[in-house]
Amino acid sequence: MTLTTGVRADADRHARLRRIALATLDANWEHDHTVPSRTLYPHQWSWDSAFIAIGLAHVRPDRAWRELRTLFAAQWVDGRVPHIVFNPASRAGPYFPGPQFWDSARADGAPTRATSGIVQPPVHAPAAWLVHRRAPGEASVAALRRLYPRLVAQQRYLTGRRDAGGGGLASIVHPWESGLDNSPAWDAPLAAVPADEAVMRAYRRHDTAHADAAQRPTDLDYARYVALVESYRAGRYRDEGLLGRHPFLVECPLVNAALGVSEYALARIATVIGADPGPHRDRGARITEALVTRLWDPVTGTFRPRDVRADRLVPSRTVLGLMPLALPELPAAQVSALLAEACSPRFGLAARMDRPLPTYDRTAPDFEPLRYWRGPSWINTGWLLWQGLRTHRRADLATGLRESLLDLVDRAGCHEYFHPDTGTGLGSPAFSWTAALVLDALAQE
Ligand code: 9WN
Repeated sequence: MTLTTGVRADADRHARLRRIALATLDANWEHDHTVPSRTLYPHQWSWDSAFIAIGLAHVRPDRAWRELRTLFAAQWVDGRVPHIVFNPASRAGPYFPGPQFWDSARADGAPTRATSGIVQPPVHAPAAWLVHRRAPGEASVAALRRLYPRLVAQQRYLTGRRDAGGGGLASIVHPWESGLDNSPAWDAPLAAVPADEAVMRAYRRHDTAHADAAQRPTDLDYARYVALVESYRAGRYRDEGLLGRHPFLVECPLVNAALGVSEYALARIATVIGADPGPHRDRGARITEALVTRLWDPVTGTFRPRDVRADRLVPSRTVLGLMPLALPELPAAQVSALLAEACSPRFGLAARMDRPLPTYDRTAPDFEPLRYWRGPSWINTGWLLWQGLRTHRRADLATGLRESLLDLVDRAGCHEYFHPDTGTGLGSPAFSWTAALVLDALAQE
């Protein structure tokens, strides 16, 4: 290929990707938010909306702010941002578990709109910052000003009420809170949650009507998910005394890395709106230190979730362990060990990648190339790692990863996830954060 045809091919690919990404986001827009997928996920999801806003900033900045505003309008009085905000007017089919199951109305401080009672990774402050950076102006500064106290309350909730381990990190109470629902990372702590898959006979899962059951969590996984919601709901989603009564409490490296990165983003936002950035930077540094103290495993050279109840690190090596690379003040020893882990045959990161980044160690005997978060490639975990590589100035690896992400979507479309060997599209075929993050990756060389 000559230089000119190469440049033309790149421009064609760029235009093609932009077109399908924009069409996907437009088709999934639902009056004041974007659904992750019309069929599988017909309501608003918390961390999806953050990723979606980052992409929308490039094409529809007003809608990006609207997305975040709608989500934060459903924030609870204690600061938690619910992982699902139900759309009472949804024209789509039902979702399990729906609003009746969560029963948020009976919890203190829940909003009028029905929501779930759990959270997802707090990627919203960095998202708000990026939306402003991509489309700065008076309107974006005003939007930052409105969101700032809500973002601060979200951080306070997670670092305060959710510090069940007492070491300065937030615990998740459900695998759904990690966003990587059936990751092998949760197998060990979930094994302690009593559940019988027969309980699922009392419910109707709708996900398997829209996606192949072999690509989704199993019924036993769902029995445990249901049991954990029941346990948390029984205490009306209060967080006091969780250690004594809730069977799943885990410090997740992704959730806590996002918590730390959020403080640095809040410092930048504070500077723009005339607030004090200093306390945010200090908190960012403290969270980074706590991550290293509590979740770093020097033996394997990666971060691992800590099972707070059992007080030990979980055994599996998943993509979650690489996520703290996004922390700007991560010590050099951890940065180089994480790069080695990412570039090992387990994850295959390279300046020219021959296969996409998996979500789980591809050399593990229980690696499953089709099943959801147990192997397949997802655009958001790739995008988060890409941010980390850029933060630590590894342009060579960042370029390789970006190419691989764009290539996946160019070949298969805006799928929810992808086969980690062949790149075949899996799950929903029109998934919003895939589209949004492609728009962001396209805009950054
Ligand atoms: C449960 C919406 C969400 C994502 C999660 C993804 C999946 C839900 C489900 O879909 O989870 O929250 O029903 O499987 O795992 O990361 O936010 O896209």
